[in-house]
Amino acid sequence: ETPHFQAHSSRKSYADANRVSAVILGGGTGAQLFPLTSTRATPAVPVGGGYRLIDIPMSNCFNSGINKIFVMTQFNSASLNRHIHRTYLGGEISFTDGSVQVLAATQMPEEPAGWFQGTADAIRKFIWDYYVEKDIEHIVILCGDQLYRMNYMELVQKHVDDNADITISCAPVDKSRASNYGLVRFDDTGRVLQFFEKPKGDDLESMESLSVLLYCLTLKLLMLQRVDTSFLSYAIGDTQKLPYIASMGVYVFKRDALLYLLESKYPQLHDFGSEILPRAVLEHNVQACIFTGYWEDVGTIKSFFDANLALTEQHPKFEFYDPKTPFFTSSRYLPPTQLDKCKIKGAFISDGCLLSECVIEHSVIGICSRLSSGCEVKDTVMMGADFYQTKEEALNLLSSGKVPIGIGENTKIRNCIIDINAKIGRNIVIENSMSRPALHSDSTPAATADADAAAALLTILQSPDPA
Ligand code: ADQ
Ligand code: ADP
Repeated sequence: ETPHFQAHSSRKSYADANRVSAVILGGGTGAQLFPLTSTRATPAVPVGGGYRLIDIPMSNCFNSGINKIFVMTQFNSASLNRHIHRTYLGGEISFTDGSVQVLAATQMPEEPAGWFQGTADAIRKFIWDYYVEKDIEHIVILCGDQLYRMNYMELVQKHVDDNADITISCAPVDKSRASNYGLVRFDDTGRVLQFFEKPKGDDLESMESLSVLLYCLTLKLLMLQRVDTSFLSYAIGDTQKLPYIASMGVYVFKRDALLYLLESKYPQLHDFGSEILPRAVLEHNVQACIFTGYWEDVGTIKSFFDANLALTEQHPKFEFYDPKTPFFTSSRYLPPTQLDKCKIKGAFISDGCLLSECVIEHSVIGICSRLSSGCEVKDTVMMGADFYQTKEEALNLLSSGKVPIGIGENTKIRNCIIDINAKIGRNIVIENSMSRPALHSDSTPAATADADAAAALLTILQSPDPA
């Protein structure tokens, strides 16, 4: 296959996807996405109506031709395994000669609490699994909580062309968010000189890359990758706005460099961003590769919420569908959504919903959601249900005094994340009028608005046992 980028003048060899394995870091303690991760592994968190977070790196791997994939999670949740099996193993998408393995921290009884102690530690624990086939040359390390579309083999090819030990995929970011990331500075060959994890204050200032040198270099790197040239003008216009170059947490390691760093050189260090990369740049050929597409970290409740709602914009910056590189998810054979007298403005409505006489605005409505008459849902991410409850079943539940999954009559909801299978009663208001960011997790089956919820910016509604 012809790669989609220009040949590097000094290209010696083409990177072979069969000699690459990918490791998806599926979440540490899951604290940042808590309570969405209270009973499921981070990669199983639903996103965009019917996808799960794992679908993003998995589909990117699949579309890049990488078919040996390892998913590292803190615990092996049933919904994650079910989803991976349904979608990638034996479904329509099958990895020819490929494999997907979920490696869970809890499988190691000797560890205190079973947690991986950090990203590097998680990789180290299973390091030999990535090389079961001896001819693996490069390991692509990915985060499980980001929204973007990337051909990882383009990154690997650049890594091979540069004869790099490590290549870090990077994105320009603005000052307000720069402190959330690992920032890099690099020389005019693209070699990273400094890696600083989440710098603040003066340290942050020192990482600002407004110099003309970096500027030209960024353009040069872009041209090497033959990115859509319209970005060049964008880059020129926006260097003021996006003066920092952040690590995306997407790395390519030469197999030997990874082994050396984790096993021989720094066996006591547990984290890539804060510990290993800042040291590795001093002695290894670490290269930066600028990614120009849409990229959003959805690893915190706020960014997760915002990125989901951004999908509903009229011209969204990111779309799940692209005929050449689609995002996959499990095919559930759901019926189309049934709507009756609804008023919908700027929304994502997934399959299998039953919506009657309701108002939906600026919201993502996940698969199998049920909204009763008089409901109003605004600025809300509703994940839906993981099974289809018919109208009849819902009526039967109601007539026996029970609450069906979904939202009851005349209930008004705003600024909420409604987790899977949540049951919300009728005639209630769950709305946050104050801007104090706080989280409220209600684990009772029928959530009611209370003082806490009213004070929170964002409310998270869950059934006791979200899938
Ligand atoms: P963070 O995302 O803040 O920054 P971290 O919490 O280490 O860093 O998470 C990186 C990825 O690994 C996430 O997908 C996370 O869920 C997962 N992860 C974390 N600990 C794990 C563990 N013990 N086991 C399995 N998976 C684990 C990172 C980099 C920054 C970079 C940003 C970009 O450290 O340098 O700028 O990502 O978003
Ligand atoms: P209680 O006050 O006993 O907790 P509710 O007033 O919440 O009960 O519910 C009483 C009735 O309201 C139920 O029997 C049902 O008919 C109706 N109801 C409750 N939740 C819903 C819902 N989600 N959708 C439609 N009707 C509901």
